[in-house]
Amino acid sequence: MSNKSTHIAILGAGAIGQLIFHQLAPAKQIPYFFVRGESRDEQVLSFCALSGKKSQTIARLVNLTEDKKQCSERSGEDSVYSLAVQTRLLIVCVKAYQVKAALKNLLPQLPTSCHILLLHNGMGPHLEIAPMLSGRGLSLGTTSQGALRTESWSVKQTGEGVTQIGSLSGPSMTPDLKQLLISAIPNIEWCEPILPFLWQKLAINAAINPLTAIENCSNGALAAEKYRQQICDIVEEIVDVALATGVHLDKISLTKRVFNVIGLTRANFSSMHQDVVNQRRTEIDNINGYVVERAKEYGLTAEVNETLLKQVQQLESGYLT
Ligand code: KPL
Repeated sequence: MSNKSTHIAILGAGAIGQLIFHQLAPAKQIPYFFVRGESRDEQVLSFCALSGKKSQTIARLVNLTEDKKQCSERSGEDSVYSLAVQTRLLIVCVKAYQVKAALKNLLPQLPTSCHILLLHNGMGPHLEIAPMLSGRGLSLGTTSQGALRTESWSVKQTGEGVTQIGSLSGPSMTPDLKQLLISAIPNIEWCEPILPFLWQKLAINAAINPLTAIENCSNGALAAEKYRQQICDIVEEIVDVALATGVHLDKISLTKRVFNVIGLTRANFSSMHQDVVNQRRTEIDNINGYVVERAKEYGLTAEVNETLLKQVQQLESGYLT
């Protein structure tokens, strides 16, 4: 495989971005990161080093060697630009609410042959970035691999999980890139069409995440009888909205799956619970918020999801400025 054929970049060096880096690293080409610079404040996240304006040179490109202790950073437009133009696959691992802003300045620097893979919780960014793609192929994915960033450049795998990826629009990922991901990422599944799989994951997160944040409880606490009807209603609304968008989900098996995940992860605190406890922005807009938006678009209501959306937004308004 030539050097040119394996240029892979990862956008976002959070826990999942770094985990994927280490999974891809044994392949011939070490992937590289595009990360935000300057401000660590998620609210002012910006990747504009590649905008061509020298005054805005704030993104950094990080070359992390296989030994995670050694991390060489290169900043400046020249080195960032020269790698950007060779990128064949960009794996986007930032939070859903950061995707559009993160890609806005980076995309014009990538070749139109560069394939984009979005890997985040929740749904929605694929609709926002569709007009920005200029014919580039887009794949979507979801991963339930567990990872915890222990320091800036150190990550610990906390759980095995499935990674599901599939093509959404434009040219498909080339077979060599696909093969590289299949051989590097454990338990990876190619799922086409991908949208039903993303809706199923969305239903799991929509049922578990906001309830655990609002009730300040572990995932397992949701097995109590008092939450059963509410969880069934959340799933039912999602099945109806997904159907309106053209995606058929099986209500009974999906509800069973949600309760199964509650049981399997009973000792865990959901990511949204942790976001609220740590006073971070949550992914509610891309989880229950996405359901509510799609419901409105198709003339439906999703009252149970909307109530949860408002309750979590209320929690966030207590600490986000
Ligand atoms: O994905 C999760 C999350 O916390 O975001 C679940 C499946 C709910 C596990 O905690």
